[in-house]
Amino acid sequence: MSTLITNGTVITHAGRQEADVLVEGEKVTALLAPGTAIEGAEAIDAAGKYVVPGGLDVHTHMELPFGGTFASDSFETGTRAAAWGGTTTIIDFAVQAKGQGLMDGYEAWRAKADGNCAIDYGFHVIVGDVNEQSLKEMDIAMGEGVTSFKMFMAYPGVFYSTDGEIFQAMQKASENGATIMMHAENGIAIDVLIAQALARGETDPLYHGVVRKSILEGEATHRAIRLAELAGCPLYIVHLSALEALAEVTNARDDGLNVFAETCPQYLFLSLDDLGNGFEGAKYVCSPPLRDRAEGHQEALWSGLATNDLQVVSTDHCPFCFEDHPELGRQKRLGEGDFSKIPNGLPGVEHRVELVYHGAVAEERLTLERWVEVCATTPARMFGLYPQKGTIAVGSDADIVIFDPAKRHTLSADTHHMRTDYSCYEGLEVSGGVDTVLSRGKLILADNEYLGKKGDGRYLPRDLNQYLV
Ligand code: DUC
Ligand code: ZN
Ligand code: ZN
Repeated sequence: MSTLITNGTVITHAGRQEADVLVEGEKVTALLAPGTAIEGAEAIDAAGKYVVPGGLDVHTHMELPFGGTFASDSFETGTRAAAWGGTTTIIDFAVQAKGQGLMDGYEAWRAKADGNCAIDYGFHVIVGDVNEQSLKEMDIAMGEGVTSFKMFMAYPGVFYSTDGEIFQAMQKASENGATIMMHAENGIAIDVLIAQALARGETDPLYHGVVRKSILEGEATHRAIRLAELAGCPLYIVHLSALEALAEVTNARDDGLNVFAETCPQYLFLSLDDLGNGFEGAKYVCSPPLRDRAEGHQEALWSGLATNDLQVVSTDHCPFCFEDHPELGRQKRLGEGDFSKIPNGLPGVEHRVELVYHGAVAEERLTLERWVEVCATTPARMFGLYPQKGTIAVGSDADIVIFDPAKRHTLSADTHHMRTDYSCYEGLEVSGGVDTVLSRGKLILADNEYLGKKGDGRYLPRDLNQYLV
């Protein structure tokens, strides 16, 4: 079975060209001069459109247990929504809970995902309980193609690790060539500020954003960098939101350290203002929080993407319903009267590729090539999947998005495919949109119709970080 994508402009991180793309089976097998006849190939006309690598979202939380409930997207619904939005690979986070083995967490998440995903998927593992056994099991995880481990400086009593625990895991990562991913917020200081705010009667969602100070993200980022430098492991700061944290990453990179960072669409488009408006603000509660626009975080993040001080845009997709849900029960409303009980997280996996195109290319902040690089190529390299994923080249998986720059559409909970009852971008009209999606050569989205099925996605064992200096 072969497919020829004709008349489009192929965009990779390295440049753009008018070329027809031949797909045979699951792979790209040729880039051809436009108009080359290929007998028996099914043609897809991409005239006037961009032909780009499928997106990789390297930070999702399908079905994550959090704050007494679960993220509302299952692997089935969340990966389908991702496909609608031009993402053809996710890397989700398996969780090692306290008292549990690290590989038990991995196996549990494989059981949730296997046979249910619409697109290809891999796992990082959250190291939730550092001890002799879990450090040994980091070696075993590497054998399963898990080459990155997330740790938390936030959420004391839940996911939090002490500096000593973090340092031990970093030493193990250094031995193995693994990458440590860090949620960098000083959770101990934040908990003091939460208690003080609640004691003053400051219970609205807005105060979630007020107490989680950007300086505490900067401080934790600095600490994580110094610990990783000493241990000698690559460090990837997740969901960077604050200019203080960006300055730390920039300095580390200028010093030649293997320090990297992602940001997310919510930090590029939304702000502390969205957390206002009474309990409606719960829709926007995530950590780190949305930042004060007037402090200049957003512009700093956009310019960090332009200068490669930030390398990746992922989503931290972790949706919860706003209203009570017949099956999931109370989610965001668990925090009525106490912002600290609002489950943290936003829906986002469906809109990353389009939002970044809108803010970057349509609004002329970044080039087309850079859009592809931050949404697909660098995520693939950072997490050991390149060139299987993240590019359009002979031998690569035929994960291909045909993207229509002329499309305009309005984001809304009425039309999105994520399993949540609100959109953080309700009413936002974006320029450009996903038209057609192939996943390993199979047409899974065309003519506004989803053609795939659960189980199409395959587990991806990953190599080591391919982005090291
Ligand atoms: N932040 C969120 O907003 N949700 C899930 C976990 C996290 O770190
Ligand atoms: Zn996090
Ligand atoms: Zn996360």
